[in-house]
Amino acid sequence: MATKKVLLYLIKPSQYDDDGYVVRHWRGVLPSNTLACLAALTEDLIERKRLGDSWDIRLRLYDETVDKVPVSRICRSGRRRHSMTIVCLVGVQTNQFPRAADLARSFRRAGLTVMIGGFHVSGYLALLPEIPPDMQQLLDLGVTLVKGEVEETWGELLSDAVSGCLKPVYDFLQKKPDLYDKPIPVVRKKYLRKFVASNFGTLDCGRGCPFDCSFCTIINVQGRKMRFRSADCIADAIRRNYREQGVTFYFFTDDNFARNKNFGVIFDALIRLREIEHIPVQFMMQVDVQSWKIKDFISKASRAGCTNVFIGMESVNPDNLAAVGKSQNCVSEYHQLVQAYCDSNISTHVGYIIGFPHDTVDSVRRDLKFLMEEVCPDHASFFLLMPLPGSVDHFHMLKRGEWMHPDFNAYDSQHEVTVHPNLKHGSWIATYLEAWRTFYSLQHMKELLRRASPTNYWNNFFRYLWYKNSIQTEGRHPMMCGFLRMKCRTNVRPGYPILSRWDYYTLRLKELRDQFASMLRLLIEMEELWLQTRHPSEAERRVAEEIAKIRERYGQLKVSDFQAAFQRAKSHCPTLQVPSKLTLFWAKWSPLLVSDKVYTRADLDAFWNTVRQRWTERRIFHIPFFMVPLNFFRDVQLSLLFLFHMSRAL
Ligand code: B12
Ligand code: SF4
Repeated sequence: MATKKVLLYLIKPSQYDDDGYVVRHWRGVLPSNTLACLAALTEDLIERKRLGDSWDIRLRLYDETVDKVPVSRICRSGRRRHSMTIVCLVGVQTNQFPRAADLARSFRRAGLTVMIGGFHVSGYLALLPEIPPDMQQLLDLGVTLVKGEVEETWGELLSDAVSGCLKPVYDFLQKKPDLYDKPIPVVRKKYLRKFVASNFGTLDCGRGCPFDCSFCTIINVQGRKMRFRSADCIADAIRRNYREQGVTFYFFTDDNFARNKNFGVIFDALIRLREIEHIPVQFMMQVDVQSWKIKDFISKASRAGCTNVFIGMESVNPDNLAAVGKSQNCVSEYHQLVQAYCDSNISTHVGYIIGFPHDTVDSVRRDLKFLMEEVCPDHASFFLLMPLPGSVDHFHMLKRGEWMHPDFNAYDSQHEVTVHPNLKHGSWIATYLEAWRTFYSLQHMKELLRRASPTNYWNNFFRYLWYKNSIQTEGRHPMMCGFLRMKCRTNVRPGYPILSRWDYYTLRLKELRDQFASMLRLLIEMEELWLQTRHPSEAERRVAEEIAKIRERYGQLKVSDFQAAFQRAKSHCPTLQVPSKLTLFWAKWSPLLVSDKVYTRADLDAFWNTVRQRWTERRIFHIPFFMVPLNFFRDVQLSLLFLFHMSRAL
């Protein structure tokens, strides 16, 4: 029997922005674990020929947050003879559902087989078994909806798909798969290259959470009973990914790693990889606020390579926590929790929700101050409270008939989607943005970096850069953002206008100009942060001290003075190389040699401000022109130095 080719497209859809354009970035930050999971399940089926010999499955992956999905090409592929095209829209979250539905409609119009799965479908139908109108519309078009996890049923589904007998709805919610020996999410270098750090992989070591928060969807989809993968499978995958793809850093996406009953065995396996096989694996994980009390959890995590924890703190107001059933969070222990991780050199990142029932503009300001001054985490991410389908909150609001935003595209935790009793429309989002600005102000980042251990310095620094870039430059939540926004003129949400080429490119040029200007401002701010907080080497500190002493005695310095300073510093640091006279002639203008103890670009900023001011006041002859090239040279040099240090730390 002739084999039939099956083109299987796994597409992770993105979201529309407020102007209707699909959100895509030149480089992403966090790869999709769902895509990696389903790719692993498919590769396993292909390898084990689970669908028999008559099907030749070709797998194609697209993550729309970093890839342009070639919709027309995929549609055309369905017209080929002796071949079949199946499109799976995967990991579809609520805010991605409208985009997924639009893609599904396009593919169905071309007659392709289409399935949609992920948290929106699973969550919605978990608590509300009646099919809502938007999903019914898709079913009427012939789209298949899948609720639940498919580790044990993916073969069955694909088999139904290739034989053309897919059911409209598959419900695997009650059939939660045992993950123990299931294929581990695959890491593909080609995909990872689309992200800022291509040594970064994702892996869910377990699923589920035993707690009961009313805003959470996880417990109603993945359950409250913990399931986990075998430590040997995890270690094998990490070893293979390191040798074949150079992956050294993982995001363990488990919602609560601390409640993974297998954590000790997994950490031991990682410790063996690090200490015996010398595989330098590191990871970040998500935990609950009680995790610091689990015996050996933090110390083992640290030895196993944990560098960051994301903690579901949510609020510092006990009334709020009680209102949403998060009784396990004890505010008086927050500082101890942060300190416990900090003592083991693990950076802490807290998730903080704004819009709980007892929040007001003033209380949020007060709470934020408490968070920054008393709890002292290294990072915080802010979210607007939203009733996600699949959460008890959503269920009750729907039953009570309360207003919820009708457009799911807005359910991304940065739009107001309900009416808050104390936070007026507009002031809620303003309070949220203020929280980001306050936490990531230069002053607070300086305090945080000065406090951080030198080993965590760059780790924290890059996160600040990422967060500030997302909020300040891209205007998006860091967890939904990448670097450099890409757009396509015609790829807009139905109902939004497609601009003429002229209008579109004029607008785009303006946007890009503003974006680059904002990036430049951000880089300058981060440069200042680095200058004021960096940890100079012992040799550099000595050289600066000697230069300061000479300057104190003689004022203006000559090249020979710099040479003398290096010679003296060398007596304390024998490995220090004394640069040649020629190098020092140029280095003489180095800002790091010219300025003394604490490094700052304040004098440069003051100079450029004066130039700008005199220029705008048309007092051109008052600009000290001879200083312009000199300070420009110093500025460029400083920037190069900053970029050099950043690239070395990457
Ligand atoms: C890691 C993670 C992230 C990461 C990476 C996202 C990723 N895609 O890997 C980051 C930090 C970027 C992130 C960001 C956000 N996240 Co998130 N995230 C998670 C988390 C913790 C794990 C995801 C994961 O890997 N799961 C494991 C995979 C295998 O499970 P799965 O996606 O459900 O897929 C299985 C099944 O659903 C099914 N399936 C899925 N798709 C398909 C398709 C077909 C055709 C079939 C047959 C089956 C199928 O098969 C899979 C294997 O069994 C989940 C919670 C969770 N436990 O899943 C939240 C979760 C998905 N995130 C959530 C949210 C809200 C967000 C944000 C909006 C928050 C924010 N404002 O920043 C953003 C949105 C970003 C974006 N554009 O995707 C919500 C989504 C709820 C919802 N209804 O929308 C969740 C459920 C957490 C929660 N609070 O309830 N997230
Ligand atoms: S602790 Fe986190 S994962 Fe667990 S139920 Fe609460 S919000 Fe959900």
